Amino acid sequence: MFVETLNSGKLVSISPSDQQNLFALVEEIHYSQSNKEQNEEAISQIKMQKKLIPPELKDHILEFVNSDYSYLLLKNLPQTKCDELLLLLTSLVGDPFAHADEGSLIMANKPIKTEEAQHTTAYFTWNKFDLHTELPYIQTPPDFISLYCVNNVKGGYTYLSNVERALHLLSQDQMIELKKPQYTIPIPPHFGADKKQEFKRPLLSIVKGRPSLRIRQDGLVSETEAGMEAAQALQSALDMVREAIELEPGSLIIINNHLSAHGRAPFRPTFNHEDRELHRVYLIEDVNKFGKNYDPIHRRIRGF
Ligand SMILES: O=C(O)CCC(=O)C(=O)O
Ligand SMILES: [Fe+2]
Repeated sequence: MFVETLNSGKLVSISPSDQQNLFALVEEIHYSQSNKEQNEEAISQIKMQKKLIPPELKDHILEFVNSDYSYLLLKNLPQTKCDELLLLLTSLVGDPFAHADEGSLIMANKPIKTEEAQHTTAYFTWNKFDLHTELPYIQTPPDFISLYCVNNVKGGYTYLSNVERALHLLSQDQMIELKKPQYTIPIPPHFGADKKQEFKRPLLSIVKGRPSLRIRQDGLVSETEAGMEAAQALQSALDMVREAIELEPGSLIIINNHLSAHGRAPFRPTFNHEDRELHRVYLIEDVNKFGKNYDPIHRRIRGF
């Protein structure tokens, strides 16, 4: 196993024997899902295997969860049983969930040629995705998101920006603005929500002594000019500290959604089996944080 610090993240490259061990843990499990529900039996089988994850790898994942690292990049994972492996490795991080209005528990980030794709930025588009945090328009965003690379195209970079490093570039006054509940982050059209469900919130808060960011620039509105200026300064600061990773098939990245923003470069879609394809899951450390908005049977969160 090869371990290295990468800018604000950490890289763990799995040895061939651990790759085989991991594959053996999920080989007999068959996960399946639809838009609204998933095979819970497979999920509990996967959860039972988590104690058998090679100990050194397990320790790296657990250590990451409580660290200041923006992301953990795992390389050289098996390239079959991707969804089972994604659920297995992230089971050490939190519980997987989806938004009831968005779709399946594991989403395929893959270009879909539709009219809508020309006018929006989402998991099914191939335009540039500005640095953002995940689900910033819901009350309790995921603690982590994880992406498993099934396939990539040349230049299909994933971007990451460490929040702490970006905040160092801002003034005290700008930080004060970011902490005011004066920002509305629009809900993207594919959720089918209306404006009444949009709330005013701060972009920055401090949770247990660490920053927690929510940001999505497209359509962001502030009550005040000073608020808007601070949000723009924040976006430029995130751009300045940006890191780029070209995920390879068999790589999995776990991103801390409080301490890091992420995005992606524009890429050329192929609309066939050679296309860029990342499988994405949202994770929460404690589902009780969702309160009554959470349906544990379906692992779905409702509302905004
Ligand atoms: O495609 C990527 O690399 C990331 C896309 C993204 O930000 C998302 O699906 O939330
Ligand atoms: Fe995202």
